[in-house]
Amino acid sequence: MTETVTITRDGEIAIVTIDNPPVNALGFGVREPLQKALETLTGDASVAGIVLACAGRTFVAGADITEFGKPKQRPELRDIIETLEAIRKPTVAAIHGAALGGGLELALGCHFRIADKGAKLGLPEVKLGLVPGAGGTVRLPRLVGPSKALKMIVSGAPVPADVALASALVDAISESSLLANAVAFARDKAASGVAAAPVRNRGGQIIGADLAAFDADAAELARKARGLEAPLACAQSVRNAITLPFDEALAAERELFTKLVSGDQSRAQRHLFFAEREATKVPGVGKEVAPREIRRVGVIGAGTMGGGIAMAFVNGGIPVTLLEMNREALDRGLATIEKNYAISVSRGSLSEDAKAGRMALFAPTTDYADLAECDLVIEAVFEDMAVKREVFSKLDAVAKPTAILATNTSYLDVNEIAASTSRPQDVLGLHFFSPANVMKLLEIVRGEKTAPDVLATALGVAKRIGKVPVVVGVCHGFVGNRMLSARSADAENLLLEGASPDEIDKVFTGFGWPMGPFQMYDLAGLDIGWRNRKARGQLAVIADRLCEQGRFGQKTGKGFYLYENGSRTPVPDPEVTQLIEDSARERGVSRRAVPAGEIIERTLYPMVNEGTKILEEGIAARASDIDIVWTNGYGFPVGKGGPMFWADFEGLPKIIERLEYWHGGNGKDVFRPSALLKRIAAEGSPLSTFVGNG
Ligand code: T1G
Repeated sequence: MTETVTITRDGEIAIVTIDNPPVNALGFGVREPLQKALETLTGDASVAGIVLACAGRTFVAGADITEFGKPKQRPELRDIIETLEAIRKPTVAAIHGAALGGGLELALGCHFRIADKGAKLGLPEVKLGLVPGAGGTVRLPRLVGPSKALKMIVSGAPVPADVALASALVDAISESSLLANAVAFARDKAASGVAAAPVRNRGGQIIGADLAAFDADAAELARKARGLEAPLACAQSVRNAITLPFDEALAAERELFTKLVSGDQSRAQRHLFFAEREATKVPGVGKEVAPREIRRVGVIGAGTMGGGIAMAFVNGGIPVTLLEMNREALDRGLATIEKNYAISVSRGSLSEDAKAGRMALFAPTTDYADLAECDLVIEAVFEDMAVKREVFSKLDAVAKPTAILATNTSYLDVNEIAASTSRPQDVLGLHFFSPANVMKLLEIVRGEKTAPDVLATALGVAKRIGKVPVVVGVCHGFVGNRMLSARSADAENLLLEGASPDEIDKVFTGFGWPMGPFQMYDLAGLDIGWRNRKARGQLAVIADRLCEQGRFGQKTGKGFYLYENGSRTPVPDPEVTQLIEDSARERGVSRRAVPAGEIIERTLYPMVNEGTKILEEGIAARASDIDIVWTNGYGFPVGKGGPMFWADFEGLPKIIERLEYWHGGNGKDVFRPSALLKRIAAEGSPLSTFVGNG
């Protein structure tokens, strides 16, 4: 077995190298030999300085998340950092790839940090429902200042090397030969004879910090926490760095970490961390399946979805040929894209040069022949099967033989679309979520004939453009929208029986959703659902009446709510209340106060149940894939881990009992508990770890 920690020498400088693929996580198997190595070097008089480096593709990516929840094994990371800080000789961290979480905390235990120019540094623990647990909230503010530390730690977002240099998080950037530069840096510091001060003794950025400004920043960040505990704990821990002596702040951080790591929210968010990676492991699409090269993407349709999809690829550095029916529609689409980038520039999240660079990656056209050079073409045209089939038969005629042809359909049968080409093996669905340049989720819809290398290519390009992919099978609405239909199947009855749109939406936002179903309908536009229902001969009493009055939601200033003077803030509308009451009276429905628990039972339980039917049918391979769909595409609160993980907490027997109760009352199939749900509950197994044959 290869050594996870080795010591080599470059003269009087010792190099400690961690080698623990794939990301040098600081498991016990690394910590123990690392502690021994540092203790050995501390006492070695021939060593004048120490460089801490990593083999492989990255510096330490953090503590080993798989160890959480298991018995602690010493030395813990904080013991190692204390050992590092006690070393009088200059210690230098040589950072390449990413120094994240415990990896950055380890580097903060060194006197100096040298970063490769492409490196990134961050404390993403908040995304796992945690605070940094090895001194990050106490040391980082001492280097970069409380305000920058607060933003880095509460967002969990890494910073690139140049930003790290500008904020004194790193002491130098290495354009090349990182290790040699780090050794030279250590040598210079050793030769200078000046004792290097550990980060814990650097209080300059802390003393006199503006606590009022800090508290104002923290309050603003807290408003976005939406029931998550970790962001608040992170802010408190950074505040402690300002107000408490170092060791007290360290102890307080430890206390917060210990509380959070055993809490439900962190367990939910750690479940999602691994679930996201599991979702990319697709049966029949192993590492041996070579993806096709994607050098240029074609997007058909420059409307809301097409424009957003085109931006998603351009943002990933991939040139896009953007096709529309006519020049006027094309110019309108390009103008919207330009405006979106201009907003990013005005917000400071994009430079003018970067905006120009991205706009230069668009090749607009109204000629299908120009798609001939594209390696992947995605259509985002009108959601109508006849239109899609026509587009694909035209595509089939012009696209190159190795091209992948994708549909962005939200509901329609990908196999039927594929059948309109001579190459169904090259066809799949790439279902983006609006706004496509922002929303993370990408449902990769696998057709019956879709070739493995086409799926491998889609998974690779998804990662390249920063999307979170989940491979799903073909059914109406795939995974997300099919479950969304189940979630709203009984919503109108709840309105008729006495729950107002506002009451229902408040139950959802109280649960942790960014908005409730009725606010969501008003945002998306009621006319979309109205058109779908008419196409399928379905009725929705209240929504249909609202649409007949032209109340399509935010875009018409009124829907389930009122939106006064172009505001996006929903205001309950007495006219809607009256319409609901009239509809109830016409149907002889007696109205009553509907408890919050009933609203959850009649919306989220059918949604969970539909998820188990999706698993039974093999439309999703794993229950955790469904959790990834819902937390990345629909705002299911990450602190609850997704519908499947949450169902385990809610209790499967209770869910079944309530589903059967409501099924007895209204006979709706969405309330009929699936055989799989009943089997898993009877076995006493967790739903969230179920793996099917999808
Ligand atoms: N622990 C255990 N396994 C990890 C891991 C970690 N920290 N990071 C990644 N893996 C596994 C991952 O599950 C996958 O496994 C493989 O490595 C490749 O990962 C005390 C408490 C570094 C940017 O949150 O962000 O430190 O699927 O597919 O796309 O304060 O991994 O192959 O079996 O993601 O190239 C804080 C988490 C931990 C960083 C690389 N650190 N990792 O991305 O590869 S908590 C993090 C990442 C902590 C301290 C606290 C990414 C990456 P498998 P990958 P990638």
